[in-house]
Amino acid sequence: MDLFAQDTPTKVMLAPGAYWLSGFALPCMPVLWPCLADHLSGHPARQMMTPMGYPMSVRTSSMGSWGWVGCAAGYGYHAFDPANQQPWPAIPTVILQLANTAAREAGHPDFVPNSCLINVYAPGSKMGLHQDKDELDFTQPIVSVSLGLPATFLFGGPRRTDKPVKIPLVHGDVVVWGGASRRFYHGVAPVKPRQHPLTGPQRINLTLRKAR
Ligand code: MD3
Ligand code: FE
Repeated sequence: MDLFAQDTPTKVMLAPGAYWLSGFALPCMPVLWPCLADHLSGHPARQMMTPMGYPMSVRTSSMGSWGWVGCAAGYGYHAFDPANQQPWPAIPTVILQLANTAAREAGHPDFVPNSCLINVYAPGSKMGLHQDKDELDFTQPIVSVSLGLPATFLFGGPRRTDKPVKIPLVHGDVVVWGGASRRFYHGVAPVKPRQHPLTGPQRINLTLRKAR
């Protein structure tokens, strides 16, 4: 199958439990985008630190009961934004409903996320191969929403040495990562400098999680 030749909304199983819902977020974009832009204006995405003390190339912000924070002490979920000691803003209904309906399409009818991590990729930003393991319950899926500039998503396997498959994620794509795929290594290749009509020179990725 030619993964680069998709033009209509489809559901593709990428691996056991991983479902790519192309264009799934497009219908809610007129409501979603103003909510997200408003959130980011008050809670700008910031560069978190790796445990090794280097700044990540991606900038992040959060919504929901638990926000993901990276610092010298390590990675994890925090109830308060370290920038202002305030709770993170609630996840907007449009985003909760998008995540819930996407998860239902992938066989998770009761998904209620309590964390929305917002990753902002400027041109050249990337994310190295990693596993997501800061959450408590790995039977809960992660729902990701791609916005703005396209990116090549690198989808590996259960071992770091498994050769990643390249997946071209574009504006409006949603992927549900459940089942075995929940523990698979993954990353994002450097984002190419372009302009997107909605987001300008950036890619934004939302990941909806049940953190605790
Ligand atoms: C596969 N973010 O925030 S989203 C992350 O595009 C992260 O910003 C990437 O990896 C991004 O941790 C990728 C897709 C994704 C998210 C979580 C996963 C894929 C996943 C968890 C397990 C397997
Ligand atoms: Fe991840």
